[in-house]
Amino acid sequence: MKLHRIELRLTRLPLVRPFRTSSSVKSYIEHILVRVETDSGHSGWGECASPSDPYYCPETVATCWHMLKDFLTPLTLGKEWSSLDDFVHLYRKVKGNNFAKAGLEMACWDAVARSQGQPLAAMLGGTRREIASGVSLGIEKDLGVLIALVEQYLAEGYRRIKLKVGPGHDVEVVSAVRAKFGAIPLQVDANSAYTLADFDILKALDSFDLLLIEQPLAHDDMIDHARLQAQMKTPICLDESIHSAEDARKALEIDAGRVINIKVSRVGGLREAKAIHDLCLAHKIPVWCGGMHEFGIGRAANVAIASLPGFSLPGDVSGSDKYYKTDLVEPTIVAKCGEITVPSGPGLGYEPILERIDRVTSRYHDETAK
Ligand code: SMG
Ligand code: MG
Repeated sequence: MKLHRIELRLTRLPLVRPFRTSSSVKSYIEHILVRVETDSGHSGWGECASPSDPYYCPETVATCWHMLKDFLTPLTLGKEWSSLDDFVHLYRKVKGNNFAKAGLEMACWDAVARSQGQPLAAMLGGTRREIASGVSLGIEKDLGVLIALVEQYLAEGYRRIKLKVGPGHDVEVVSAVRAKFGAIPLQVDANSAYTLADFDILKALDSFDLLLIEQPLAHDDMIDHARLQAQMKTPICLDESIHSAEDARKALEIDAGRVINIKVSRVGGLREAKAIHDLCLAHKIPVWCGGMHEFGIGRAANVAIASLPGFSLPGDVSGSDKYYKTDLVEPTIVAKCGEITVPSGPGLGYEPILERIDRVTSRYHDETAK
């Protein structure tokens, strides 16, 4: 198989409410959509879910555009490959830039699955018909607003609540939510806002019976996370620190965390996401599917990977109405009673709507093999 054409579209959707973390606040999301056509006439879509700013990870939308256009397209367009393993080998010399790689790789999985008339979930080895859905709630300056949001999402049936925390928005917030809602499945995400000097705060969080504490320490650290884990009963969950199955292996070896958040984009694609899943399953380490505010295409890929058996904790893959008034795919991705049904149609199982995509596209690039 060969890629005959690669299209890039820079697209933007407004968020229904601003999303604040310990390091950024967003009122809209900009992602690059990748569309590929194969020489056998099949097509596939992928989504590059990098944030616009370098406050979560080093990549940005602009670096992803550069990587896709100037390196990943020339390395793959018109080149022969026979499997996804083969495909990623074409650009093995490109270091890092996982978000950029993930968008292109996803489009190829979709194209291959469609060419075989197979759902992406089945092709990945998915076994679940439904995935358990949780929500991630941004930092709110008004605690009353946060409490109302928790109430709303619990009433909608979501299976667990994740609260963003950071210095000045941590112990009191968790304490207030516990006081109001009791023993709900609850976890927190610090997006690397603390250091070991904040041990007292982290130890205070340890007393709330949380499912896990996500990425409390530096985005590029494992050693201090291992030190912290040794002194905490709550499992530490790594997000930013894990970019590959190799990273996951090393983290487990030193007990830097006891849960892993698998994000397709952060690890460079579905193939690596599956490899991390397989490793964790073999080591009996629970995993869950993280999110990057994906539009329908990336969200559909998240649903597919989350259908694998090791995804034993509810993920951040919520219905798209949590973020967007109108998404870019049909049918709309919905969570009912805290579950999203894994689609049974070919490929991603949701259809990108080109008119909607065109309306929100601000930049376009297209290359065809000679
Ligand atoms: O897709 O629901 C979603 C977002 C989930 O909180 C979420 N993601 O660190 O896990 C995380 C954040 C990263 C995105 S904000 C920069
Ligand atoms: Mg996180």
